Amino acid sequence: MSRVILVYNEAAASTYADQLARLLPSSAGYRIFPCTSREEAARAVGEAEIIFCWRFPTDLFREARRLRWVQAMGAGVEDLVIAPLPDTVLVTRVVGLFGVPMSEYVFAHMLAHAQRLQRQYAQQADRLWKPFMAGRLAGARLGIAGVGSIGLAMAARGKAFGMEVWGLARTPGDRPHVDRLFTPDQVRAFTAGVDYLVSTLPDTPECRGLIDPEAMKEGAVLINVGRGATIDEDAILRAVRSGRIHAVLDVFRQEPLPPDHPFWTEPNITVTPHLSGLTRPAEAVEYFVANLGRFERGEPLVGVVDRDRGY
Ligand code: OXD
Repeated sequence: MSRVILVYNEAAASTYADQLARLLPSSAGYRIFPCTSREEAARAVGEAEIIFCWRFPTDLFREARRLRWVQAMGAGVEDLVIAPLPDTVLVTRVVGLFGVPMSEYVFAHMLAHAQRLQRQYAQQADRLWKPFMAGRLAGARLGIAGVGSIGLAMAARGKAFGMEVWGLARTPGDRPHVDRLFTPDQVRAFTAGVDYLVSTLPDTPECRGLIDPEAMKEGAVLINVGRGATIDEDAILRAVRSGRIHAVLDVFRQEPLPPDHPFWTEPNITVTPHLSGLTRPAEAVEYFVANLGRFERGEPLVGVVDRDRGY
């Protein structure tokens, strides 16, 4: 009997399923069920041995009697770690695909800030010839909260730009390209000491509220590409409105960000719609297929989630 892979993605299940069908040899004996809604997933979940998903309606796991493995299509798995899944079901996430795009997002915004790109564009619009001195990343201090594979990709680029790089991590130890590593008990010194604070933190109880934007230094820039729930949004507003910091926010407590949210119109906040590390279906499918090979051979999978740790 063929085995079922349920592919769940509200926006693009068939894109993922088509790519998967192309990469899986027909001899592999899998049936692929693309689902874009809870109703479709409810019909297939009882048969599924593997679920490859993004934002799966997790209560349906209760009906997943044959389930052995859940592969997330992204890096963050805050929904899966609290889902009703027996310990015998493996959960994996994508590790190693987001460092490049998320670093490019972060550096685009840091350079735009240092170079005052908005002012450059505004001067062109006004046909105004008025040279002004831009800032520099070189010599500035970059603080990266969360130095997993994504944070480390940012650290390498920070060094290439001549920045001093600080990191914040759960556990001490050396990290490549990180000049100084702080642990959570030293978070205030980390927060107060950096010019650019980039958070890649996952949404776990330990990370929520760890970074206090009001403790950042005057003129610093906060960039959140991790999860909105980790930094108090009222505190961000207060820090920005006091003129202390500028914020670039790609993630929010509530997504989509409601149209009447004050962040939209705050002059010193840049809002983007959670796009810094969008999953490219072809890359995620390739990652999944490589893991599927390991799964078939009984080898350890890549990106295994520690549900107690939360990622
Ligand atoms: C992810 C994300 O976790 O897109 O992959 O935020």
